[in-house]
Amino acid sequence: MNAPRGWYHALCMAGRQEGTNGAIKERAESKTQDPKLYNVILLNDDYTTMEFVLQILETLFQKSPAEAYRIMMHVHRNGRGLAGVYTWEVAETKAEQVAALAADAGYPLRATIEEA
Ligand code: TYC
Repeated sequence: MNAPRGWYHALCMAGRQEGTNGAIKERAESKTQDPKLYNVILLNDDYTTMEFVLQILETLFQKSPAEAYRIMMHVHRNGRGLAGVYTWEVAETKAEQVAALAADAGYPLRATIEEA
């Protein structure tokens, strides 16, 4: 049973967006591709001190002391844990810096990269 369509219907139709079947676009469709993201995973070992891992998480991965402690203990207990998510080049640099700073300090601490 169709009600007669008067001025109210006409006004509503005028407010609809063309070509979107009536849906309102919340933002423009992006024409560029989002870059792939990569997880930098910190690995546990028996020799690196907890203090050094906290320092790495706070300086290299910009974690707060509380968050660094949480991640460090997670890695200590579970063998591995997420330190940060970055584009490929940044992730690669972070993982290299972990190994280089650790080696300088005489620790075997390492990080791996996985597609997020
Ligand atoms: N397992 C180390 C210890 O007992 C601490 C540690 C935590 C090492 C996290 C590495 O990614 C790591 N001293």
